[in-house]
Order: sequence, then structure tokens, then C-alpha cells
Amino acid sequence: FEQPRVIKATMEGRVTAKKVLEQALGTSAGDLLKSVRHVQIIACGTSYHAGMVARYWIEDLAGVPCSVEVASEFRYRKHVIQPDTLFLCISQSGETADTLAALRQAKKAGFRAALAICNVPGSSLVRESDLVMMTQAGPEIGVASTKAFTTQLTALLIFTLALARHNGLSEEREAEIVEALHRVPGQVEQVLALDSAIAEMSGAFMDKVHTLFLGRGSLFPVALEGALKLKEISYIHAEAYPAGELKHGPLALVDSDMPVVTVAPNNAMLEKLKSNLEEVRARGGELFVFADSQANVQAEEGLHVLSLPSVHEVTAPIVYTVPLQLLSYHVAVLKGTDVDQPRNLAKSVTV
Ligand code: F1P
Repeated sequence: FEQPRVIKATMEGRVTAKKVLEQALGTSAGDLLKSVRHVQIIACGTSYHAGMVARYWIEDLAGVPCSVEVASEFRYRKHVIQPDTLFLCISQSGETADTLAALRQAKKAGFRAALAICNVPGSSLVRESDLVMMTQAGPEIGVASTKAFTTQLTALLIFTLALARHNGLSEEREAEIVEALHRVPGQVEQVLALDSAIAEMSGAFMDKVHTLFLGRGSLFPVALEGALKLKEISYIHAEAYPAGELKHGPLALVDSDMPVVTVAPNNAMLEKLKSNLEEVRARGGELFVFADSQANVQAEEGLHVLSLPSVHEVTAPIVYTVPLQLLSYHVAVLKGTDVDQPRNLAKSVTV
């Protein structure tokens, strides 16, 4: 529920160069961003999902190739890192062992600069990076990241706009996206007002053992994040798939015991998503859809629709994450699990 405020606070923050750029990197921030030819994102867990969303933004708006990898795997591959790579680590705590190990390993392989998106000032990640963007989420009490994720997305979109400005994004398009970003705190407020409707929906998950989350494009990582939240705090097995992959395997799992959750903002992929929903319905799967109020997704037997505000395509991943967080929360409360301290998990994985 703090998300509207902390997203706004993150928007008001600035990219802070830890050292004077000219001294540390021999260039100005603008020249640095202009010279970046590749972005390598590294993170774990929820932060990794934020990086996956950012990849869509960076490639679409800045036209700069972007790779994203979980830190726990990155550290076990041999890397050929181009010198004009911006190495971007995302971490709420700034102390995740695998993320720090990947940064240290990449430093040896050489890159242009290291940027950290982090929530804890003075953390190891902040100290070891050249540039830092702080998320202003404040301390997270729960182990499962929630406001850390949406503030990471906010910071990543601001970073993308800075990179895109130096790589050909038009002023009009930039202004349009900035305006859309300023509408996000109000839109998240509107989603939070759906709390009791989402609580009601959560009853249908109580006796379920498996769930499927579907998303397309930049909403696929949002589906992954929704599934992770449900796993982490309610212990229900949840898998996320890109909606187009449904017929390449997971459709075999769909029956009336397998609820399928999806987010459907009004974007170019909506019609394809609707046909995926029909595939699920035809197999007796019960659907829970968080849809744009203008997307014209109609509720019917076995198809539950919750209307969300109309959002800009670029900022949709931020706003559409919140109902999935609320759904997991209410399922966990109903099941009586410890929402703040799930079994077997630690807030910061430092070993
Ligand atoms: C990464 C992370 C969190 C998750 C849990 C364990 O942490 O996977 O996303 O919620 O707390 O660690 P961080 O690098 O973002 O601090």
C-alpha cells in the first residue's frame, strides 16, 4: 500500500554519479550513455524479473541490445564482455552474494561502467559500482519483494529514457512516456482500491495445488513475478509461461483444477492473448483475468474478470504487478501462512 508514495519518491530521485564521472570514467554521463552499445543486466529473484521487463524497454526505446541473466548462472559461464558494455546490477539489498560475485567477475573481464539499481545506501553493491540509482522503497519488512520491484521498474524506466535520449528517442515520445510515468502512482492507487474484490477472488485458490500465470511481451516477466509471489508466500505451485508457449506444452496441464491467471492491458498483443484465453476455456480451465477496462474482456462462466485502469503500454508492467501481489497476499492470508516470513527463505541471500 506504500507503493504510490515510494514510486513517486523514486521518480523524484536522480542518477547519482558516485565519483565525478569525468575523473572516474573519462567522460560525461551523456557521452557515457551515447557510447554504450550493449547493456548486460544481472540480478536474482524478483530483481531479475525487473531486469527482464527492462530489456523490453531498453531494446524498444533506446535500440540498444540488452542481455539479462540470473547472477547465480552468470558467474558460472565464461564471458566475453565487450568494452562498450554497461553492466547493470539490480538488487534490493545490495548484498546478494551471487550478484556481487557476478559484478566482481565481470570487472575482471572489462566493461565500460557498472551501474547499480539498489535500495540500500552504503551496501556492497553501491560501494563497488561506478554509478548508482537509488530506489526509494524504504525498508521492506516482508521477505518477498513487493515495493522493491515496482520502484526498481520505475528507476529502470527512468534509466532507459536517459539512455534512449542519447540514442535517438524523439522528444515527443520521451515526453509521452514521462507523462505516462507520472500517472502511475495514481493508477496504482486505483488498483489498491480493488483490494476487497481481489480478496474475494482469492478464495478460488485455497484448495488448489497448481496454478499457471500467462503474459505476453513485457507482461511475461510480470506473470513470472506473480507466480513467484504466490509460490513464496502461499506455497502453491505456480508456473509462468509466455502466453504463446501454451500450446507447446503447458496446455496439457490445464483442467478445472488448474486456475490460470493473466494480465491483459490494452496493447497490440491483446487479440492474441484473448485467443489463448479461449484455448484455456475450451479445456475447462478457470481463468482469472486482470484486464484493461477498455480491453473488452467479458466475464462468463469460468472466466473471472477484474477491470483495471487504462494504462500506457510502456508503464503497464508497473501497474499490473500490483493486483498479482494482492492476490498472493490474500491467498496466503486465507491459507494462514506467514506472509512476512515464508518458510525456508531469507530477505538477503548473502552466501
Ligand atoms: C534477491 C531476492 C529477492 C527475494 C528474496 C531473496 O534479493 O531473490 O528478490 O524477494 O528476498 O532475494 P536482492 O538482490 O534484490 O536483495
